[in-house]
Amino acid sequence: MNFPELGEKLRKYLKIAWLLLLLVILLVLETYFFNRWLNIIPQLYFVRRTASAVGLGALVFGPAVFFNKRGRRHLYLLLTSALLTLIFLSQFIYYKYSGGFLQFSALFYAGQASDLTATIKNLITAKLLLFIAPIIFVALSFWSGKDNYALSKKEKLAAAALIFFVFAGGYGTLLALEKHDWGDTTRLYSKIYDLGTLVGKIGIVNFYIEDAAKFALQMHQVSAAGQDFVENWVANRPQPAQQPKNFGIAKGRNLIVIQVESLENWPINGTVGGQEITPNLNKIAATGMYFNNYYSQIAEGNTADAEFSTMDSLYPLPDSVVFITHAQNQLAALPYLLKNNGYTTAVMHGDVATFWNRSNIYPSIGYQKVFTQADYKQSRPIGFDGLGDEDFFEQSLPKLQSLKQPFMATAITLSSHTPFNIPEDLQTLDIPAGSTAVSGSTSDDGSLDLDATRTDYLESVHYADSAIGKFIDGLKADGLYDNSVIVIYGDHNAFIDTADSAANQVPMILLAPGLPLNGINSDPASHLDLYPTLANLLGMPAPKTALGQDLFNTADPVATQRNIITGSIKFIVSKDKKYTATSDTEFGNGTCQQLPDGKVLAVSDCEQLFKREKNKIKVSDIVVRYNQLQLLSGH
Ligand code: GP9
Ligand code: MN
Repeated sequence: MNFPELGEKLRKYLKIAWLLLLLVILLVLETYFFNRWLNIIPQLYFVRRTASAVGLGALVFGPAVFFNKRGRRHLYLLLTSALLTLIFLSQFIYYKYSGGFLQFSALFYAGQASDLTATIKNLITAKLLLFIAPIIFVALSFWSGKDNYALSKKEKLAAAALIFFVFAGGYGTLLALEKHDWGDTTRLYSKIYDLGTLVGKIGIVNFYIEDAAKFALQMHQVSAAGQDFVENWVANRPQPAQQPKNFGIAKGRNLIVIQVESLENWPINGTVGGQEITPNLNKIAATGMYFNNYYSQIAEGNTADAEFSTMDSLYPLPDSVVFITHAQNQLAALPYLLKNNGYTTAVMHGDVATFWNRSNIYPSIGYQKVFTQADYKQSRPIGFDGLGDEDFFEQSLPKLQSLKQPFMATAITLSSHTPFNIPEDLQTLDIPAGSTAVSGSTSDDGSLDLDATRTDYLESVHYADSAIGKFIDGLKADGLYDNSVIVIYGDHNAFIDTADSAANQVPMILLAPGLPLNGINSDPASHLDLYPTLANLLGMPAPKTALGQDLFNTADPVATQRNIITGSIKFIVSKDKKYTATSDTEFGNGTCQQLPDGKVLAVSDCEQLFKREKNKIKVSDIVVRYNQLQLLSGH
């Protein structure tokens, strides 16, 4: 090939490629400014985000070279850039409006959204021009030239290789950096807590495409066998009591739910060096009813799963975070029930709204008001994500005051989150180095060695306890105490290798000042039971979608703990029996014990209990995984 020919070829390639290059560059800029303008960790993960934007650009725009006619080529580019523009614009506006990311599934419940036209008008800024720029450039390019350039077969093959190379290089860089940081790449997809972090790493368009792909994979319908299974179960379900005990005794009261981070059961009424670990909670427990045989039920979604199992009375899915992967599900949550019965519903949490997809999920489970990190001022950074429980509760009081009564308000604490490091001056328990023991209510011999982590844990729990104590005082001062039902429970264990950590046992305290709900209740119970129990107290029959039991109206209380990773049954505690599975999950290899003495029985003595609980879990999984709530409710 001589020089003029080569020059001619290069000219042709450039003519074909310049618009594609421009579009890829624009995509990189849009991705960058999207995060920068919305302040979504713009400095962190810059390389990852940019590399994956380049990979995406090659994948989306690259195929334009295979069109021989310039009209078609431009049409292809127009459609693809319009699609990306749509994603950028809608996500940008949605984030400014709600502080969260639009999920693909949201398209299916968009009809339920209130009219946002006025809001959208307010959110429009000149910045949005950047996201429209690609369409303008494609149009300009179409109108400004006439030449038709086509690639030969060989050239197309080379182009395909180049596109693949850039695509693989871009996403490969993302994965390689993930591997470098975490030792594997799974964290990117399965261990995502904060969607803001995910968007920080892969950019908003990749996020949306990934979400759409996941949604498409989930679209497969429930099988006929699955549906039959649930319908059968529903038909044979025991009927609720005709005249339930305690029905409506707290009718019209406010409901204040406090979900405490990583609070295990043993610190309640436990001491260290003669000091009470949770003096305030102990007092509250002594005033109200203390459930000391209560279990958390979570999977990958930790705090969010505790919220899900408590507010929806269903089991979290073992392999995904329901709040994120099943945000489109139809749910009949407790806030939704109360909202429909005239309550104002609110939720408060000191973390960013994107964490566990809360900004999307809260409105869809019936919370009318959502207060997150942006609604609180931090007087000083304390513990996980900075907003200390004291700031949190102090500033939550006026928020409660502003709610029309009766209200339901859920407050989710943060300070006792791992790694439990709170400032030294707030570590007010005196635990001398080398302390070896603390009396705890559930440890076998009543004592527990305190290593550094457990010591820090106790300090953080002690701090959270004091913040809760002040909050209760504030409720009294504000006149909100006497006409409320206050519920306090741990979201999940603290993963610090105690007996409670292994059993995922947490405390639950029910406080209804002036009502005859007192004493210690040692019936086995779990997060799933709170919803039906509260609904009954407030005078509303719990919907059939709740799989838990009303703790005041069951002859057969039960707590079933699933393996957090696999979802198989780990143990079951009923009033008179305990079944413990082995790691091979084979029923016959497990142990059946009589309670309370622990006498070992033939494993077959637990078979009925096991089958019943296994079926209930299966029902829950079918309903949640395939969005089939109506199978339980019958409509
Ligand atoms: C942050 C907090 C996280 O929002 O709820 O707690 P985790 O799920 O890690 O226990
Ligand atoms: Mn938690």
